[in-house]
Amino acid sequence: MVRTVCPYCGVGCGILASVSRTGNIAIKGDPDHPANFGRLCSKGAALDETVDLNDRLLYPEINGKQADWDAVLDKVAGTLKKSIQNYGPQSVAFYVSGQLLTEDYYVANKLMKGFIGTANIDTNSRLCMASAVAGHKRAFGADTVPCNYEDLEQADLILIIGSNTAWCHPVIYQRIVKAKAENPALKIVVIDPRRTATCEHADLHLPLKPGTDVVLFNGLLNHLHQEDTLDRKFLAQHTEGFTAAINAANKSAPSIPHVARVCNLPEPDVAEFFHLFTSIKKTVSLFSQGVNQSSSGTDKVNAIINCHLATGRIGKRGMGPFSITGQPNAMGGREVGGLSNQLAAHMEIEYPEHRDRVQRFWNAPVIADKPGLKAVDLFEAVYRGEIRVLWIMATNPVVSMPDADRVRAALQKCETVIVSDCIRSTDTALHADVLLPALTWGEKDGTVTNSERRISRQRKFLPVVGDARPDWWIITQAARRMGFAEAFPYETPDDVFREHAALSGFENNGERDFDISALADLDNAGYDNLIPVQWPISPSRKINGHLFSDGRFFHTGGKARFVAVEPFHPAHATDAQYPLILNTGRVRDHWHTLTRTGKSPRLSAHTSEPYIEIHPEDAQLFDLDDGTLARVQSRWGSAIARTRFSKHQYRGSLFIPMHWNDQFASSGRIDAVVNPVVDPISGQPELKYTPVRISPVETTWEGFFLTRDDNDIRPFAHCWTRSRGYGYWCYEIAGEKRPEDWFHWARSLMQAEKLQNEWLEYSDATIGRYRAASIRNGRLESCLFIAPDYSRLPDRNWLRDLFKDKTLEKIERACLLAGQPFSNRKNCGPIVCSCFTVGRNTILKTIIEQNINNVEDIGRLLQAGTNCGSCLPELRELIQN
Ligand SMILES: Nc1nc2c(c(=O)[nH]1)N[C@H]1C(S)=C(S)[C@@H](COP(=O)(O)OP(=O)(O)OC[C@H]3O[C@@H](n4cnc5c(=O)[nH]c(N)nc54)[C@H](O)[C@@H]3O)O[C@H]1N2
Ligand SMILES: Nc1nc2c(c(=O)[nH]1)N[C@H]1C(S)=C(S)[C@@H](COP(=O)(O)OP(=O)(O)OC[C@H]3O[C@@H](n4cnc5c(=O)[nH]c(N)nc54)[C@H](O)[C@@H]3O)O[C@H]1N2
Ligand code: SF4
Ligand SMILES: [Mo]
Repeated sequence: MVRTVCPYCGVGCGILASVSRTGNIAIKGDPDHPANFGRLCSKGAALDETVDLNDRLLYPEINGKQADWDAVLDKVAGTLKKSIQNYGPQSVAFYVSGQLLTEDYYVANKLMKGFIGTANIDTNSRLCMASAVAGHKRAFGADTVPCNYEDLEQADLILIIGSNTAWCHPVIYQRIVKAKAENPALKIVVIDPRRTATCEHADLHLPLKPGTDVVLFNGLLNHLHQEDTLDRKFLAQHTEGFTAAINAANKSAPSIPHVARVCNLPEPDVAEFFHLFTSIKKTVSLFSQGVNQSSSGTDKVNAIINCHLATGRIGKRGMGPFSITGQPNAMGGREVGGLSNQLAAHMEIEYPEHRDRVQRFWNAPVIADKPGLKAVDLFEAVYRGEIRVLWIMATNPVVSMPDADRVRAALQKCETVIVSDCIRSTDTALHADVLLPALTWGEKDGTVTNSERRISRQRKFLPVVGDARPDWWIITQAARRMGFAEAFPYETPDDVFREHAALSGFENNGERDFDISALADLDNAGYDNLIPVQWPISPSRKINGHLFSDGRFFHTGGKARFVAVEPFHPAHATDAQYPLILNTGRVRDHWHTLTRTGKSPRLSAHTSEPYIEIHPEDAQLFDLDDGTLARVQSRWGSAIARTRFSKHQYRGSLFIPMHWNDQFASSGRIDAVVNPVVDPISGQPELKYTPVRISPVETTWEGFFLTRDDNDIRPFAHCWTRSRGYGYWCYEIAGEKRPEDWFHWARSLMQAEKLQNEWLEYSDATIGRYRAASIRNGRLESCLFIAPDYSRLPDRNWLRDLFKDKTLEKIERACLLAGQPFSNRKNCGPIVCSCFTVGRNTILKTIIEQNINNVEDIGRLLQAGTNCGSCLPELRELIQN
């Protein structure tokens, strides 16, 4: 058994992993890890289903041909060197990721900023944390997250702002729910235009107009001032800039009615929120992408922090602004300085003494002396040909960057694109000239830092596969071949970690919050056995529980700063042509671009295809029906997904998940639609606000196709999405034109001639229905169901069992042709509880038959909801309905 951490979200849950002699992987929550105390969410618990070698990149490639490491590393180093010699260091760039381990990240940053000599290294954290970083720096003089998870349990008021915690940080959410059960006085306010699963335990949900957070918090600041509930002493001793901030607040948010009008909220709800904040002291404001991913993201962050500073709610138990990180190592990336406007170890490119210090420490020939390009600008520079060599590591920008078609075009134009990934055919890897196979979770060693600044060891428990190597090794080898062998002597990840820890303490004297110099002398065994530790951790610095508990901040003079913030004005507003706002984000069981969770049948069952959440009254305006295909179009691009009516959706806006891409859907890549507008301070893109229009997609038939072998569907269906089941792939398909004859079409799709399988078929052309099944040695190989539209397709959940390794019974053959199960008792319906594969029908039936009114009874009878708890909100909704 190996102690490691989950590779998904920034909660950073500890995991116990083991592999049996037969190769079965067992994953459990680590009861001793202080982030999760044994809990895991559905994603963490299903990690065993994501580590197969299907589509793994196992060998280096140059222009599509397998190569050996020597050749490929020479090529990488040579290409970089040549471009630097001919066109200067600005002609190359790295685009890296919060999913690299700290050791990988440190080496990449060092090579670019200290040896290549530019800061053209940016990271996908630009799309994720950049506004929080910029807001922290403006307020505190450093990028400090002052809270711990325990603060959530000690708080009496938790604001959840622009965060769907129940789905995106489920274990944190479970901790909050437990805290509320134990302390009924705890109030929870959710601030999000949509009503999400996170609202389930909220005392108050404020579905504010998208983008108007600054006005809401300016209103709160103003209210605190008017009600005279400021912490005058804290204000005077530890802050500056209050007057300008309150003037700005007064101007943009003079009264509760004004705030209610601008934010489109009921006046009593705004008043209630302000009352809760003034009357309850112990407040944590938890926030994430609804705040950060905005063209006023940095201002939103400071508007929130302003209210904490004004009331002295920082640096104390149960209080503070808490930016929760998305990726497993978003925090580690900030420590090593992975953003293009940082240096390393929380030092700044702009300060000559910082540059000098880092340069001396690295013994570097050069040091970047001005900020490099931020993600959106970086890909623009690639597009214009100014960046000739681009090295992408552990991120999939053709899917995740705004204006993603432009990013793809940039890669197509770029002279040399190098991609380090563990998956062979991501939308990004398909445009690489050089592919570098990286080891991934379970196969490599290193450290990550979670949202509460806790460093944990990721440990290897699986064998190394193919020729894959850890990222730090790949970068180190390239650096050596570029002539920097002396500065890149690393043989193991702990060599890197010690240097990183030493730099954090180098000439620090308490001036920099990030200090882990106590770990600089760890030996190999010490590193192997490192238990999860929170920083700062240094021999010379002791903090008692909370950063800022002494009221000292990192600006010159030691005071925190208020920031006068202005309301949001979208760069692109809605108009008659693009009347709706596109909001994007995540679903419960999928992770980013599906390279991991798309492999797992258990996780794919919850949301198996991309969808457009739309308010039914809006849908009426655009002639849309529920569950039909629709096209969403912006000035930048378009995508297609299935409508899902929901009164929880903010009127005038759509919500579409970010996960689908060209590998999983014909046109589900939503970032092709998203505008590339950025926050002027942080450079973080506006991923939650793009003006769009929506229209129905005309189809003459729809269907689904289940197949053991993953066929190429492209020639057969105009529209498709695919998802993984146990032993099969499921394709949802639709077409503009009916094929001339279904028989030939189906036989060609199912490769019937080639395979010479047994063939079952049912066809009724008058009502546009067609069904076929292909059977080999008595075992179902594939089956196909076609109907004139989606609503007339049979349920498909019962088909799952037929793909088990077994001979089809006679009755099952008949059922295939009839398009329905022999008995509905056998049809469990869409999966609600992923952990125990319990379907909606089963749950509903149990609720009705056993007259159940609480989730505990469901758990007792069906196990549903008893493991990770991620489905509890849905179970409660089923009971309620
Ligand atoms: N299941 C799952 N969990 C994940 C991830 C994943 O891919 N899947 N990814 C991880 C990563 S990297 C990240 S960054 C986090 C993200 O975690 P979250 O930030 O919780 O996730 P999102 O769904 O992107 O967006 C959060 C909410 O912001 C709301 N929002 C939109 N506009 C506004 C606005 O103007 N104001 C306010 N107040 N809210 C608004 C959206 O409606 C949405 O519900 O999740 C992490 N955890
Ligand atoms: N519209 C919209 N767009 C968004 C967002 C949104 O809310 N809305 N959110 C944004 C945010 S917050 C984020 S964080 C990004 C995430 O977006 P991405 O970073 O593009 O998404 P991932 O799928 O996590 O990509 C990680 C890649 O790294 C590979 N990989 C995994 N492990 C390793 C490893 O150890 N080494 C290497 N070299 N590769 C590895 C995976 O196979 C995968 O291809 O998306 C952003 N884009
Ligand atoms: S909450 Fe879930 S995804 Fe996040 S670290 Fe924990 S187990 Fe992993
Ligand atoms: Mo993120």
